[in-house]
Amino acid sequence: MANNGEQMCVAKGWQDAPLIDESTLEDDLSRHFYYTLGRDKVGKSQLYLYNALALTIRDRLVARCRATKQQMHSEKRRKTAYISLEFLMGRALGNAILNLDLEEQVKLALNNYCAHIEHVAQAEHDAGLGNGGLGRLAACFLDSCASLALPVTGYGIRYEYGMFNQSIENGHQIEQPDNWLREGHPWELSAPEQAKRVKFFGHVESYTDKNGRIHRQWLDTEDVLAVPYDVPIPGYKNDIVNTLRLWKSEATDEFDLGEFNAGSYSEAVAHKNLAEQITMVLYPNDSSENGKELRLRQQYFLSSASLQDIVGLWVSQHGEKFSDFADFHVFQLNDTHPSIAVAELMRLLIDDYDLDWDAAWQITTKTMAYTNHTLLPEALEKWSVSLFARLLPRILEIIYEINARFLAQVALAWPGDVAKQQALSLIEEGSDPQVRMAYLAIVGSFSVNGVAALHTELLKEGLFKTFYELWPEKFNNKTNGVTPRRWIAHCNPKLTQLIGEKIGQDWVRDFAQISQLRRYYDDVKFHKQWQSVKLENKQRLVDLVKARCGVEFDTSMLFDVQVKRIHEYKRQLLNVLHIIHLYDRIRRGDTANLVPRCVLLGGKAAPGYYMAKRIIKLINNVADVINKDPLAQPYLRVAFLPNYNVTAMETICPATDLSEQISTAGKEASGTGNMKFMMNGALTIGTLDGANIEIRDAVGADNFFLFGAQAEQIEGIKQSYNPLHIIHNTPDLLNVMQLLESGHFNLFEPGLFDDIIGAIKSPHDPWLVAHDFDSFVQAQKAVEHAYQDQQHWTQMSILNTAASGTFSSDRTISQYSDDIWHLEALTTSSSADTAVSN
Ligand code: B1H
Repeated sequence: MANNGEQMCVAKGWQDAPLIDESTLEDDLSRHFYYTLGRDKVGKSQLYLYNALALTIRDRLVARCRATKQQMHSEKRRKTAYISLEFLMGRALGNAILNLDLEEQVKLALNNYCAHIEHVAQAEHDAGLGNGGLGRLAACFLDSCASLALPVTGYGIRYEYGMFNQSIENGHQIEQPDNWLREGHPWELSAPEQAKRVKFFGHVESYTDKNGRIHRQWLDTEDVLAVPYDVPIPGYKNDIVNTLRLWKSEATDEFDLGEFNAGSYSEAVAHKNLAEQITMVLYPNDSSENGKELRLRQQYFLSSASLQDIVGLWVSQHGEKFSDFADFHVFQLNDTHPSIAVAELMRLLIDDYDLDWDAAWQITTKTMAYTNHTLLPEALEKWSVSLFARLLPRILEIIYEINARFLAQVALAWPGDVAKQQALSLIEEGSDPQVRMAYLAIVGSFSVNGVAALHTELLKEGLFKTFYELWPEKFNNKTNGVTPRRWIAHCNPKLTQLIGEKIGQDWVRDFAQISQLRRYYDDVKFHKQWQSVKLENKQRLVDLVKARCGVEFDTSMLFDVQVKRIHEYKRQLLNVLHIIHLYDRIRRGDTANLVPRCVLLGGKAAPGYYMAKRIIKLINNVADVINKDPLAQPYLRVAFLPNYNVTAMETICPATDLSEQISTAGKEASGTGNMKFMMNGALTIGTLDGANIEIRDAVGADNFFLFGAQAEQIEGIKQSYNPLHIIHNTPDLLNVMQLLESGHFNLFEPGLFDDIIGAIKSPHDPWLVAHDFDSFVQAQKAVEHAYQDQQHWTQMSILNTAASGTFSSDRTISQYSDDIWHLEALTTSSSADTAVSN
């Protein structure tokens, strides 16, 4: 070989990367601050210091992420892809510092800049890539998967605009775009070389190959590029760092080369915009689908890019042999939003890798698993066949074929029963036929799960009854959970320290251990400490409420909180009626047993949800009247916190005494806010709905304030529902309605609340607000009575935390892994240590 004087160069590998450890953190922070970001002093804004710190922490995540990936991919091992249109991550910094155990070093390093971590952390924007419970569940699950060292990758969309920012003007919700990436997002790493092409539009043709086999070809498509951005997901003190892969849509090069060069500049730009629109914005409709074409594009874009990623990696490692693909992959579909993945996997295997239908179907139905999150009919996704035919013609063909084969199975199970076939068909017939996405998900999956015991039972008995008859083995329950890292250790450091002094810190990793707190049930000294932690947390919330709402809360009062999306089924309205009732009592001088309370509400309404927005206005008007009335001052204060989000909850749940979980029974699939409050020692007032039932079972009926109609009674009640009669026969409710109707809360805005009043009085009110009012008021009286005995209240509070062990998402994820995913944990730093020492 000719040697022209050049030295042989062996490119450096990862093993040559500079070492970073605890001792270099201080220097790394300075290097990022002065050099990476080019700053010379901190100044007023903490943004650069935040960015420098985030990059410093990210360095450490990247190193571990690489090692985790190596383990994950070096040998054949079963893996799960958690596919979700939403990941409501909130802030990353505090969580990463906690999970990497870097709190002390960070504190020291920040000393050089005279800065405090709490202050620096404020510079981070919430990653609000989700609506509410469903998206936050996905985020908690990622934390648990990494903490349990499970090989799970999250797949989602990198929305340019997340959940809108809410402000309140004259009591009305105003939506502002959430430009969360404006100041950069230091956590992500893009990998443009791994971009995938996603097809849209075009048409389908047949062709015959040289062996005489007929194939279908999806041609003349308008492709969009999916570019991955990887966000590291650290496990808790175990050196595992998993990945959340978020896809951004971009125009393909052809637009640049073809149309730009052909001189059709504006067409090219229009096309570029069309491609980039796909990941522009999160749809802000919690629990209701809206049928927008762009939404279907998002769903297919995510499903196709993610499956191509996984299948592509398999092929690069094992060639185009798929015989044992299903032994090593699970795709967990977070609701029906990515359920088009069922058809897309079929398409990839058949069209791109030449598998026959049966082989592809075997693989699909052995790898897909579907989680249902709602029974509300308005949330069940359907897409018009005509839209499908235009946007995704090849996918529609595949869905038709899945349906034809499925209906043949139905015909075998119920011979001659045409009605059954119509009822179960993936296609809902009519003038504008629709694809039923939940049915596609059920037919294509080996597992279908609900998210709380009651919810799963209702799925089996109601919505999916016939599918359950057909395939009982597919159905299972996985009661939701939340991560104790973010929802106690990070957000409630005072409580974390106190618990640590008593039972050690291992509960953060193994949350079942929290039950040891029961030992302190009778420990009066512990009660005092518990109370003083709550008091300090209440002060933090007082400051937040003062700053955001201008309302003075008082730590000596009971903190009664309902924060969640605004929806009629969640019955914020019932809460308002109770507030008005308390106000009415105060005005009547009936204050003998009244426990002074501060009521906090917060949550966003879907921008097009008229009633939800009116309820926000009502809350604000009622709050205004009450807070201005000197008579009410000593007893009652009310605030609506604008822009409720993950970060706000981190201050709210540690400070709460009473958690309002008051949905109409059978409507809230699970709830997860209920679990965060419980963990932080709040008592729950709630209906027998969703996970409330399991919360009450865990803590004991004596430590839970139950009220309201039960799920199995609801239909019967509706048969003869007469709210006018109820109002007339319930003096407290009559007073409340009279106050409302008198215009007391809308003096200069006549008629403003007529629709709300009408809804309460309607015999068709599906949420049964009037029905449950009295029961709710009685339960609230029981709350007051209990709160007056502070020692007993404290005992119940301790019991709530102690009984919350089962609501850790670690428990949930262990069950997913044991029953559905069958994953084997990766080797962690500590498991490696044990292996060595053994
Ligand atoms: C839940 C949704 C949801 N259920 C449609 N369904 C959406 C439906 O953008 N969309 O179209 C977005 C979200 N979200 C919630 O999931 C349930 O209401 C809660 O009860 C449950 O705790 C949570 C997590 O399982």
